[in-house]
Amino acid sequence: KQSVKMIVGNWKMNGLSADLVEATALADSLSGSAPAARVALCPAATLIARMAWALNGRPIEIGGQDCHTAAAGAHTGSISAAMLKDAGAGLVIVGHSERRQACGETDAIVAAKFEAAVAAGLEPIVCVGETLAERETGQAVALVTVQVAASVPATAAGQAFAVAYEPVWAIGTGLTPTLEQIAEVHAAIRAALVARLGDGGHRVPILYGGSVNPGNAAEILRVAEVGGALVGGASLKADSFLAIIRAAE
Ligand code: G2H
Repeated sequence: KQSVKMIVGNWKMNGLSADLVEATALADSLSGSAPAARVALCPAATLIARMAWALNGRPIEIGGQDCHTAAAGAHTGSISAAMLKDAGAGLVIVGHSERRQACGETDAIVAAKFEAAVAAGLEPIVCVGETLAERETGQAVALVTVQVAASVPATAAGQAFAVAYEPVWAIGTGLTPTLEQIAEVHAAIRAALVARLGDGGHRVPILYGGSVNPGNAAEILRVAEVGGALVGGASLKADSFLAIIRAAE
């Protein structure tokens, strides 16, 4: 039997307290029917504590979108993994391409964030993915393989975490790779995880992210080695996110 799919919503820099109503409505529609997917929402850090309170006892987990590499200290404006945990998060996205690009996060920084997250008791979701130029020059598989090897610390064996494959050119563009391209990269990520972690690498969920919507979710989620989805724009409205969750069941 295939393991349960993981469907994670990344609200990015969207959402105010009024939007918690949307999240609660979504959770309530899942509560009635014992969802067959593992569902999480990653709102802005300002909303985590309130979302945790609003969703208490409901079947949606909460994650952060980033954490600092350090446990605490003089890092004005930053948030530690322990703070996310304290606010009610159980997961954290690390290495999203928007942060790799806008904040200069390297694979080494992402690996340090991974370790900080695990040390605080959070489950990291490590994002990797090629740019359009890298895809067009035939480097997607090689690039993603290197990113996995360098962003997932060697200490990750035995830790709970997920990898998300998010081709940069597919993020928020409405473009998605072909199912064959997704299968090819997910197979390469699986191989890289097994090379890095041994047998434990077989158990790490590999999510696909980048313009997932209610129309394409079912076929993407059926691709070999796709263990779930990381959903941006389509996670902002309860009805579209719910349709994607249903596609996983
Ligand atoms: C990719 C994804 C969620 P979107 O960044 O992380 O966003 O679904 O809007 O492409």
